[in-house]
Amino acid sequence: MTENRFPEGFLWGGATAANQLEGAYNEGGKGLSIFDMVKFIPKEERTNDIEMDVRSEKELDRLLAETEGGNFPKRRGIDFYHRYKEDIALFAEMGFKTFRLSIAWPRIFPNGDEMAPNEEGLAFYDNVFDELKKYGIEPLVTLSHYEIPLHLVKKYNGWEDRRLVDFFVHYAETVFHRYKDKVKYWLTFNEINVSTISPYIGSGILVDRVENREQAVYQALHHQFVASARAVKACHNIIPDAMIGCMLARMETYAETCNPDDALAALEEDQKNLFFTDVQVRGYYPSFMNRYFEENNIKIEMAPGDEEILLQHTVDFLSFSYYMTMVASGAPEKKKEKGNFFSGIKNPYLEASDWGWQIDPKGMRLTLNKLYDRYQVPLFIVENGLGAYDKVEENGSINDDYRIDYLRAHIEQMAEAIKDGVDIMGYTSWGCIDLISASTSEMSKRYGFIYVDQDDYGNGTLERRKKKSFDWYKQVIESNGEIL
Ligand code: BGP
Repeated sequence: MTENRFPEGFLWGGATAANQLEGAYNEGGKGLSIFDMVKFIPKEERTNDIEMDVRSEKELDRLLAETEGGNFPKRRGIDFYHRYKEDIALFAEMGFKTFRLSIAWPRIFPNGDEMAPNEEGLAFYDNVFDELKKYGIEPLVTLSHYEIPLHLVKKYNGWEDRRLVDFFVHYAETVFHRYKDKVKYWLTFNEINVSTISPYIGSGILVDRVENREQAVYQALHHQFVASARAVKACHNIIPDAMIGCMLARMETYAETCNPDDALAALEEDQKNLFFTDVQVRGYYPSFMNRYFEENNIKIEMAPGDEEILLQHTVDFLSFSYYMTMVASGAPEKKKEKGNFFSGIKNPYLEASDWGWQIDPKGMRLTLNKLYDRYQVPLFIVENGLGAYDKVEENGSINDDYRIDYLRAHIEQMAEAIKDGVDIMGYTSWGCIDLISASTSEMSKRYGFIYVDQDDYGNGTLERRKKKSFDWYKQVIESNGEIL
């Protein structure tokens, strides 16, 4: 016997992003985006887990000239641009209540700083939203998911320049007006905290152009916070019945031992992560960050009225991605260790994915409780999942039990958090259909319930095929999370 754990209307679904999904990077009048410039580098040749940064103008120009022979997987995606009907039909078959996607900003404004939108780009998303509506699937739309128009990088060094606030707000208002009858759930910036590890992807900054990297990143982030708050304001005005949220790559950090120095190191890590939601949910800069800025000689330039805007236009809900947890140590030599995405310290109680991401379902319950305690706004898990190598058997089946195990364990913990009293709006697992990896540009790092026949170099038929997890997830949704 099971009890009913998930509320009526819980938004089950899947999540994607335009740059990893659509392809057609130069069709329909689309301009180039920052991710169109990121090349695939085979695992053996990689020096870092995160191979997505472009640092200088020179490097950018070299990449722009390299039109032939280069392997730029995000330019091809998985061809959703031409196959969205087939893909949405599969999501509908799984019973999706919602589908998270992003609008590629340069499809709407190819350069980013012009006034007139590109009608072909607007029409494309009209078609996608109409197709979703046909099946009763609510779109959940990210305004900016690592898709800054490249022109804004070249001309303004991205978000370092305050003028981007107006460009972004104009873009946001344009799509709010256009889709006001079709889209009720919005997110401003995907994983807004990513700029601190990748200034290019998060904020469109070429670091070789700036004197002080941290100063430039936090200033850019301030502009993004203001742009986000102004987008919240515009959304509430233009679509009064919509909800708009922020989005964070949530990093729960444990102390390595019960040594108070380790506990303080964990607190510091956590604060650096919560900073982003503090500004967007509470509406002001937390005092611990002011201390950090002072001690590191970072000065945030604020325009008159910025603080009011941040305070008056906070988000309606908080969404986040959750993949792993971290460990912090107060010992100086360990602080310097690198690897495993953000922190190199291994947690002996956890297993890791093939990419070293430490799998921690219970950490999700912890995080949900912590965020809800702190903010008391609805939460939405908009990314979670296991990146894994899949094998197609001779009979064509794909038996991804490891993925089912991962998702089941996380959904169970989400149910526990609901019992704890946490208000959760929904759950969209990442990469519901296989797509290009954000951090490594691999196709072989797969998250989907639907397999896509394409390899890391773009070979394959792009045929879609259901994995074992497809029927499993369908049953989860059908039973509203009762049958796992
Ligand atoms: C998040 C991003 C996604 C996504 C996911 C998985 O950081 O918002 O775009 O790709 O992580 O990461 P990866 O593709 O690197 O495995």
